[in-house]
Amino acid sequence: MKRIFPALIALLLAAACVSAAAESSIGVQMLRKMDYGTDVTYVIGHKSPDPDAIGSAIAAAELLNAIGIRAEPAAAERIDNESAFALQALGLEAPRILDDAREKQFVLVDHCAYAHAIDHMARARIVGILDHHGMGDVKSAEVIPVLSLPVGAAASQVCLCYRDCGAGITPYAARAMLMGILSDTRNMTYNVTDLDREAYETLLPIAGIEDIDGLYTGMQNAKTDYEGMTDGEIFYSKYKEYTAGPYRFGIASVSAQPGTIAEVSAGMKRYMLEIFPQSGRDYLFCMVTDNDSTWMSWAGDGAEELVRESYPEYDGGEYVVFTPAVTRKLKIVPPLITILESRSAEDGAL
Ligand SMILES: [Mn+2]
Repeated sequence: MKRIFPALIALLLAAACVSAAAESSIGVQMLRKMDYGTDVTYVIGHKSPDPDAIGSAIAAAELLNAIGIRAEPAAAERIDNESAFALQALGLEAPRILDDAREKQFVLVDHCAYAHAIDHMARARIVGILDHHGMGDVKSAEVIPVLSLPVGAAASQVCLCYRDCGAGITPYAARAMLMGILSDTRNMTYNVTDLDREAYETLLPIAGIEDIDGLYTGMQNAKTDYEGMTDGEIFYSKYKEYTAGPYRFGIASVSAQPGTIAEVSAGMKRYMLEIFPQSGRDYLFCMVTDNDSTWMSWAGDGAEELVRESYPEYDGGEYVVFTPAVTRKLKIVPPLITILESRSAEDGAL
């Protein structure tokens, strides 16, 4: 009994977030086109979670509930330090961790590739995708709503969905979306589109966060706090896998405190070279980023050649140095995929 009343009140409050006029909004119509059955729909971000994956999942799940679709946010793998700090500072509940997608249904946020999804996603039912990473390989036999814009944060698109659904944004959801926007746009300084700006300005007064810059600094400090972590835990904490033709490669993305990028890069490179032979990958890469730049190292046969071809910034040194700092999805991944795919097309033609 104890649990029913709060749940009922939450449901009534959620229902009140969508006005009668909004019932006919295009957003609500599109989302309700799907038959969700009686199963809960999990809203989940990518493996190696970050605040955008976590915050988008929380806010999108709340939106679905508000329009009558039973949803729950979930996290893929252990929640990272940066997200954990933000959740705590913002008074948000950490989503439960799911590691097996079989026999469940999902809305994917902040990813749309099987390599970045929890295990067995190919055997799950996917009922929606909201991403900003370009086209992945996730498939659905059904016609499902997909929103994927080249914007700074997936969370900015969740905010757009609230607007398109005519749904009221709670302070809770606003804080969840802001943690994603802050992290992915580096406190509104990197890859910020008008949509991100509009979302940020919409959410900030609702969220009731007094010191947004202080929050961001705290998130940054948590992100670069590797106290008690092994090199392997650091390397794999923000690691993603990719395929291009027959090639499989992985890219770690590590953050460094100001003044430590050389030391962190050297340590990560040493670790990467050590594990490479057992990794089963054609190439491994590691990017280390501080406030000013990104240093990238590599492992694998012909990796240096690949780096030379991919990045005009490479000057033949021990690292490719990008100044200002770059992100994996915008700057690092696209040239590697393009070159490796064209190589495999040439191989196929021979
Ligand atoms: Mn993101």
